Amino acid sequence: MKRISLTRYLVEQQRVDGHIPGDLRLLLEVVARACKRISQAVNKGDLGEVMGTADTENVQGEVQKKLDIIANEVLIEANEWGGHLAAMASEEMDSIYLVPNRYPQGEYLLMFDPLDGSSNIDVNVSIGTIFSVMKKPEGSPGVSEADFMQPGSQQVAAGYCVYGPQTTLVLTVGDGVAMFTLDREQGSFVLTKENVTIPADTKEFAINMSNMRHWAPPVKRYVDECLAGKEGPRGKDFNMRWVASMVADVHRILTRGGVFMYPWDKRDPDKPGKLRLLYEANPMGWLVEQAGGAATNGHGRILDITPTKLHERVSVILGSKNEVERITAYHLEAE
Ligand code: AHM
Ligand code: MG
Repeated sequence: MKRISLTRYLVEQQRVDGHIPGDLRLLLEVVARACKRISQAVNKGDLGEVMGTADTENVQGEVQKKLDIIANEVLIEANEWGGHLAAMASEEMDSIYLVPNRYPQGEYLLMFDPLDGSSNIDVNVSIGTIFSVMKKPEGSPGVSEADFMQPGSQQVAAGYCVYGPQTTLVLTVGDGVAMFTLDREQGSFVLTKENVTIPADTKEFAINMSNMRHWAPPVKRYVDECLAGKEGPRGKDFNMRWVASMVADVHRILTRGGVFMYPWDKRDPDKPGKLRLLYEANPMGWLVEQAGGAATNGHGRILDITPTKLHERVSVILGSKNEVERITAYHLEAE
């Protein structure tokens, strides 16, 4: 089998297909390099003094794990000097990170959740890095938080790297979804799946069932119908999975279909959801759409939402198209 490296894939996207400018290609190479370094830190585990909790909280008041901080630093250090970026935003930083004056400024904005699935770090379960790239709006002088307030439909690249039994980088530049497996001996990402497609129908759903009593009626209705199995209105048995690392749950859906939900619930009625629009919902939503699936907040397409703040949260329903449409229809009926 011909081995196609991430580098070659990106060069071909630039040269042959004209999908990406050279600057974006180099930026994605740097992100991939940072993911390799994070993967190494994750693999060391207890041998690398990377496990456990740091003595800090992030802007959302969540206790940070050492690996959250390490991954954030790796991404910043790798990306700040390349000249491709104007600024970065991270789930782990209060405000945007401007590229220091000593480096050339580029036109791209990079957003990331450096270590997704933090609750799984210490138990040796898959975790990952999620990233999203947009262009700074044209004509805006300097760079500010307002430049990040663009809907996900403006993304020019999005992806994640899952640190599991294999380290896999999953990427879209708007030309379908491709997966690259890290060859640890060679130290390079190798293309292992192209034109990833999510089947429109599925018999598998993913949601944290312990929150059932807090859900809105449309979510409860959908899950109740799944649980009723063959004898219920769906006429088929459903299976359930919940890794509690969005990267791993979305990776499963991109691999074999399914539907993932982290919906609004009444524990905190003023909070639209748990997951973050810029670092989680937008990149995952675009990947899923690029693979033929759908992503909504129950009422409309996630990628059409214009954020009003950096750490905005959103209700997320994504995966196999017919299931996402069904759950969205249940929400719209209940409006
Ligand atoms: P994190 O970015 O702090 O790790 O939180 C996001 C994670 C998602 O990966 C996952 O889907 C969800 O939180 C799990 O939440 P819960 O523990 O409530 O099931
Ligand atoms: Mg996360």
